[in-house]
Amino acid sequence: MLTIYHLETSRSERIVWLMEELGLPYRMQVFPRETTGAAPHLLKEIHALGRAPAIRDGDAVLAESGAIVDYIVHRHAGGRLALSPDDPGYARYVYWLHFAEGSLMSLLLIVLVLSRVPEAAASPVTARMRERMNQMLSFVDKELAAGPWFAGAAFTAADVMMVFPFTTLRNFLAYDLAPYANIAAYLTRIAARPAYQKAMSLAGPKKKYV
Ligand SMILES: N[C@@H](CCC(=O)N[C@@H](CS)C(=O)NCC(=O)O)C(=O)O
Repeated sequence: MLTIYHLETSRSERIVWLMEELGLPYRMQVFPRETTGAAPHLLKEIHALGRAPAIRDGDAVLAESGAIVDYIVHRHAGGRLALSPDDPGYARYVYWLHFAEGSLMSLLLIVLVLSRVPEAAASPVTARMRERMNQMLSFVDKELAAGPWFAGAAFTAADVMMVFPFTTLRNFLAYDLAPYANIAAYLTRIAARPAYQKAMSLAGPKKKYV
């Protein structure tokens, strides 16, 4: 059975959510965070980088949430929650699947780190990064007007990747998402999904580190 190594209050909630959406069996090993918020050293025994998520599937250990999501939908779910290359929505599907970590999380982390440095509060760099974040959120908000889910009419694994950045912005950066009406409505749709509710009860954020 596939094992999910879940770091408390982290991206590994995505993998628990995916397994719940797919109705697949899994085992979860939970790693509490250190008091500093860092991952415990023990995670390095699973994967050299000591980050979450990671999974074990037989002899294979895999890290990187996007890679894990792609692996599970194809290896264990016959492509369920993915779109096939000949689907008209495929380009959107692949775009959002990768945008989540490649563009949105990378910018979010810069904003998060700057918010932890008191000396950076008045810096033009902070203002520029906040401006970039607002621009990115406006872009995503417009794109979400096209359909209920990121790839269009059907909920897909791209949605599983895209939600974590928004909930992190809301919970850990006190970002007001109300001006982004499509994103706010999207998060309400997500919160109504039974698999998301179950995953959050098992592996959702435990505490704020603001
Ligand atoms: N791009 C990677 C990022 C992995 C990552 O940085 N995970 C965070 C948790 S959200 C982590 O393990 N942080 C612990 C630490 O750096 O001490 C992914 O999507 O899996």
